[in-house]
Amino acid sequence: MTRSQPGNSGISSQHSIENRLQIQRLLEPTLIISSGVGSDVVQGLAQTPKTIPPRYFYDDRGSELFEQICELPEYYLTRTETKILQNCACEIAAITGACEIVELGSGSSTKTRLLLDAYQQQGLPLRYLPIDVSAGMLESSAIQLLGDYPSLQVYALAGTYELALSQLEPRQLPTRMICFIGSTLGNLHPQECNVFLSQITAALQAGEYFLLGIDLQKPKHILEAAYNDAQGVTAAFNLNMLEHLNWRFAGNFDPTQFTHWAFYNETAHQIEMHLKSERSQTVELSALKLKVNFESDETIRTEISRKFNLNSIQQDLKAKGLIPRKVWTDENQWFGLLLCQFHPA
Ligand code: AVJ
Repeated sequence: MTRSQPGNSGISSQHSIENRLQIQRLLEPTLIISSGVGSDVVQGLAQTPKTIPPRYFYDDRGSELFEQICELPEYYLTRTETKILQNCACEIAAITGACEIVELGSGSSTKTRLLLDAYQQQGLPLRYLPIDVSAGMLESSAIQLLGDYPSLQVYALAGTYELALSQLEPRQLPTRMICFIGSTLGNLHPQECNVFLSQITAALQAGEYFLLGIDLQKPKHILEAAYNDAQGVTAAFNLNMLEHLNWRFAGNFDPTQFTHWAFYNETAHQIEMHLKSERSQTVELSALKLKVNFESDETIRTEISRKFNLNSIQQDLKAKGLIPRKVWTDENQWFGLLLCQFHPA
């Protein structure tokens, strides 16, 4: 790591950005073995119906499109969660006191600023551990944050949630809060969700906190509009996955031969996003030595986005020893934010 030269800048070396930033790249053992790369794609496309994990949405273009989705009039999620956080961030800081903030899937850290502001206002020390698969995103958002919060320390972890959670070092402040906001939990099937919550509790000490943001069940027309916006940004986001796969695995998907399809599955309480093949066709992903046949109208499911019931998610959390201390929602009860404290059974 480079250190700033004393006298070279107006910033004292104690507060210089270099001294307050560390980025640790975690290596995924299975990714080092090259045969592991893309095995999730091979597996998903061999299933009926075909699926591809939603993490393939997020190349640079996909991350940019997602930021645009968050601004759409139909996409109430980000706006609603931000409003809730604006109202309750001070209360969260007052409950936890001095606290390390660990954030899963930090992205551009926009909503996190509301939390950092609250801790800073109460004169509490600021230590932030963002976890994201994109080291580039971690670095650029950390540098912006460090510029705006002169006493902030950032210890960023580049890697999967699973790996980062299993490798967290002992905390340096009196407690810790793992934040998983943005309703990303909705991408996990119930069984995967169960495993994920176990990974959370394995990473927490007794008395530490878990902050969870989730999208709630609501009328179908509101949900379907949020995933079928009039400007077609969500369609572009969905179709971009094919461009991403082409680039990563030397593929020949023709995105003009697929269409965006999103609907609310009321039995499973989940939005499903699919890409529908407009005709029968064969696609090749050379780097995976894979040829895939599509029938006309056959789909690839690219995402589930589950919509939760506040009571039943609280039961699930309690069963894991994650005891809800406080639950916040908006005036329509469209989105929920839960602050849980870990008390192992
Ligand atoms: C980032 C998983 C919360 O499910 O609403 C937005 C992703 N997909 N529009 C969601 C998404 C389509 C988003 N999450």
